[in-house]
Parts: sequence; structure tokens; C-alpha cells
Amino acid sequence: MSNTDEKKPISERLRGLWHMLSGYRLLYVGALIAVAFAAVAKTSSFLVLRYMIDEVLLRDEIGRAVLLIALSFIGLALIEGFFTFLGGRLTARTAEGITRQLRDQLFDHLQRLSFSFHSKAQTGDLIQRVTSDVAAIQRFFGEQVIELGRILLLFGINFTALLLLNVELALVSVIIVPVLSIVSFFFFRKISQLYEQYQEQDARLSTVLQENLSGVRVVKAFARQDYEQDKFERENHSLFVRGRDLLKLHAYYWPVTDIVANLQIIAGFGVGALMVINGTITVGTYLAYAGMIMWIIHPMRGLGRLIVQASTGLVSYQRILNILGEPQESLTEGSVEPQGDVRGELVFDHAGFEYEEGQEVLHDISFRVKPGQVIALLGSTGSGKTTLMNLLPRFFDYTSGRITLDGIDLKAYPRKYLRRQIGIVEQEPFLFSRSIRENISYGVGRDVSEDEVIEAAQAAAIHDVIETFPEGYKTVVGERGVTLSGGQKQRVAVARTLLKNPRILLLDDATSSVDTETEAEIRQALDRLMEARTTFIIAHRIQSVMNADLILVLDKGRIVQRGTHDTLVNQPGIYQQIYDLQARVELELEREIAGV
Ligand code: DGT
Ligand code: MG
Repeated sequence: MSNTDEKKPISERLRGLWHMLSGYRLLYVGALIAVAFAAVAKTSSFLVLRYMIDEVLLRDEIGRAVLLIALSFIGLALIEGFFTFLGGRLTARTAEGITRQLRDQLFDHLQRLSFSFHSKAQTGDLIQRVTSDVAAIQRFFGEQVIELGRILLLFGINFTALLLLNVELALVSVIIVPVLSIVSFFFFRKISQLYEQYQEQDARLSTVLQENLSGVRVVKAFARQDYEQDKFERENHSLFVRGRDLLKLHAYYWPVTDIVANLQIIAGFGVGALMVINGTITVGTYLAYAGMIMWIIHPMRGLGRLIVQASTGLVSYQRILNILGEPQESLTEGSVEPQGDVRGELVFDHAGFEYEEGQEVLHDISFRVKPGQVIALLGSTGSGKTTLMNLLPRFFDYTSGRITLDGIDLKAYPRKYLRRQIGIVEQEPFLFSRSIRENISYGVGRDVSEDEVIEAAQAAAIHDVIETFPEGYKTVVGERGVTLSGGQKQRVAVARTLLKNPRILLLDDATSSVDTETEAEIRQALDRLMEARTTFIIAHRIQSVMNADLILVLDKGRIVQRGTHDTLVNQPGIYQQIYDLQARVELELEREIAGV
């Protein structure tokens, strides 16, 4: 995904970050002011030192002077400590608040992104954006900006004080600062590039891990552990190399700037000492200078590091921005405001659909469904059955022709309304790791009683299975050895849909992973479910579709045959072939059983 990410100029990103502060600006400005007070207190202590040494010490007796020095130092240290603490508290509040907001915003946004976004995006990458990129933003506000402010304030205040003490000495002492700034700027650029690569690699590694864990059954079944391990090690090594390069750069930067800064400080001390001997400055001024110069030069080295870190915050911010910039699919937007339930009359009028531009997967689909009718879709794998169904709840919008529901264009309906009206039993239903009861009542949109849940489960032929679990309906899916089989999951999904009581029903291979006996049970449940509802059913067994009002046979995205069972079975074509094949298999099976 990151290859196609567009980049916003830094100024715009900074503006975005400022915008993010809304609601916390006062707190944050307060934090900066507190930091400024702390810096002033620090500098004041050096000025007090100078005054004590030059004025008080010479006039007063030693004991009193030392006591005064000690008291004023303690006083100023307390003031500094208080403001540092205050600044820290306010900063933490701001940073925590902002990141909480941001995480909520991201989660909310991710939920509202379209199906097509989620089918392309990699989960590992998205997880990283919500976790580590948000953490980088937190550090940006919580540490880097404040530190940057502190360094600049320390520089500004101390340098001003030095200028007041002695202009020449002040200027000599900061010769190195522009050099340090320029070096750190180039360093910052290099590091920023490397860090970006590091982050991308980190995301790649998470994706490998995440895919491996979700696909662990496939890995084991194909005994591909070695291959997967190699793959992981390769990516991990690549991450290691990037991390090492990053550290290597740091390893050069710090010692070099350390030496340069210390040389500058020593040079300053030398010049200052000469000035004392010449009588240009007093001893007090020299001591104050020695203290203040430390607070100018050393933090300046950190300027480079902070700019680097802040830049990583900007990189993370860009990555987050790219997600927030993805268009949401509106749930409530629609040009009609439907009242009540739909009747379920559907018309496909030369409808077509393409996932990617220029590659149509459904062509020229035309048919009509009266309310309450059952439509069966049959066809080889990849022929477009699931795709066709996905158009109805507007998971994807058809791209040519027209589809109407109750005479109104499907695209005019708000998605939320459609999805309330449509119940789906998916090809591979997903259950949350919550209790079975919660899974069954998921998305009903109202409080449901225990009895209703049980009733739905009974109708879906899953009640007896649930009863055998140690905690019945309270059993948490996936915990303590309770794993549901594919067929059981499907039946839970059927129960869930029963409870939702939708007007239009989409059953995608709802009986694919159950045995014939259970299938008969579920079919009964489904028949009950299908009563008075417009139903689309995808199935591979002729038995499941033969009672449909209309059977559509799909091939490569086109309807190649249509009609009821009675017409299709007497017509040469795919349907007849499938029928003959299945009839023969059953016959052979019967013979075999009879022969035993
Ligand atoms: P099945 O479930 O194996 O019996 O097959 P169908 O009939 O449900 O096939 P379907 O609708 O999943 O796929 C039809 C074609 O569309 C097939 O060539 C794969 C492609 N396709 C399916 N889902 C996506 C998607 O999310 N993105 C893109 N680009 N293509 C997809
Ligand atoms: Mg399918």
C-alpha cells in the first residue's frame, strides 16, 4: 500500500498536526509556558550566583553570603522543579488525550472504509498504523515538541543573558551552533529516509507474522514450516539490516558531535579565563558563564536528535493521514429515505460489475425477482456467484446497467438501511471470540431474550450441539478447547440471520460444509427462514436448488441458462450435466451401500 501513498509537504503536515491539537491547545500552550518558566528559573540561578559572588561575597562576611547563596539556589531550584513538573503533567495530558482521540478516529474510519479497501489492505499493516504509528505521534507531542521548545528556550534565554554579560564572549561561545544545526539537518534527512524504510519493513514483517498465524492450518497441512520460517527470517534479517544502518548512523553522529561540542566548551572556558585575567569580566561572570554555556551547547546536540525523532513522528503522521484520506463509504447517505421494510422485488437490467477498471467479472446480468421468490445461483467456482450477491447489500456498487429494488435504483438506498433489510449467511462465516449467545444475537439491533436465541438456534439445528458445551450459550468461541467445526459455524451464522429477520436473504453456500443429514435439517430451517422472503441461494447440490422459482446458471460472469428445475433438466447444458453427474454419483453410492 505504501508504494502508492502520496506525500504531503511538511508545512501541510505540520498544519495537520496543529489541527490535531484542537481541544488541547490551551493545555499545550500552558505546558510550553511552564517549560519557559523553568528555563528562566534555571538561568536566574546562574545570574544570582554571579551577583552573590561579585557583590555580596566581597562586601559581607562569608558565612552570611554562603547562606544567602544556598537559600536562593534552593528557592530557584524549587521553582524550576515545580514548573518542570507542571509542564510534564500538562504535556502528558495533551499527548494521551490526542492519541486517544486519534486511535478512536482511526478505528472509526477503518470501520467505515469500503469492502474494496479492506480486501486490498493488509491487516498487519493496518494494525501497525493504529498501534506504533499512533505511538510515534504520542511521542511527537509528548516528548519531541516540548523538548524542542525547551532547547530553543534554553538557548534563547541563556544566550540573551550571556549577551548582557559580555557580547564578545557570548558570540565566541556559539560559533559552533550554526555548524551543529547544519550537520544535524543533513543527518536528519538521511535518518528520516532510513526510518521510513525501517517502518515499511516492520509492517512487512508484521504482515508475514499475521498471515502465518491466521494461516497456520495451511502451513501445517502442507508441511511448509521451513519455507515459512525462511520467509520470516529473510524479512526479519532485512529489518535487522535496516535497524543496524539506522543505529550505525547514530553511532557516528553522537561521538562526533560530542567531541565538537566539548571542544567548543573548552575553547569558551579558555577565552573566558583569559578575560578574567585581563580583568574584562569578573569571577562571578565567569562562573555564571560556565554554567550557562553548558545549557546552550549540550542541548544543541540534542536538537539534531529531536529533529530526527520529530521527523519520524511526521512520517508516522503521513502514514496515518493516508488512511484517514481513504474515502469512507457512507452508511446513511442515499437519495431516498425508505420507510418500513422493503417488499423485495428485484430487477437486474443488463447489470455489470468490475472490481478493477477494465476487467468486468459480471456481464449483462438481467433477471427479475418477485417478492418472496427464491433464486438459485449455480455455476463453477469463480463464475461470479458471490460477487453477484455482494452487489445487493452494496458491499460493492454495480458498474454498468441498472439494479432496482422495489422499483428504486439500488444506489439510491442508504447502505445501512439495505444491510438491515438483508441477511447474509456467508460462504465462510466469521465468529467473534465472544460467547455463542453474543454471536447469535450480533447485529440484531435490539435486546433479544434468551428464549429467542434458543429458538433461533433450534431452527438452525445447532441448539443440541451448543447444549453439549460446558457452559452452553455462554461458552466463548475459541476458548478452552471449544472450537466449532465449519458446519457448526455455518449453523450459528444461520441462527444469527434467523434472529435478524431480514426481508432479503442471501445464502452463500450455507450448506457446503455439512453432511447430507445435517443439510436436510438445515434445509428445513432455511425453508422456514426463506418463507415470505426474497432469497438468493448459492449451492452446489442440485437438491438444494431444485425448488427455486428461478435458477440462474452462471459461467464466467454471464447467465448462460435460466429457468426452473423442470425446464433446465430437460435442456442440454451445464445444469443437465451437473444433474446427471450428481444423480449418477448418488446412484453409485446407493449401489455400493446395498452391495456391502
Ligand atoms: P466460488 O465461491 O468459488 O464458487 O466462486 P464464485 O462464483 O463465488 O466467484 P466470485 O464471485 O467469488 O469471483 C468471481 C471472480 O471475481 C473471480 O475471477 C475472482 C474475482 N474476485 C472475487 N473477489 C474479488 C475481489 O475482492 N477483488 C477482485 N479484484 N477480484 C475478485
Ligand atoms: Mg463464492
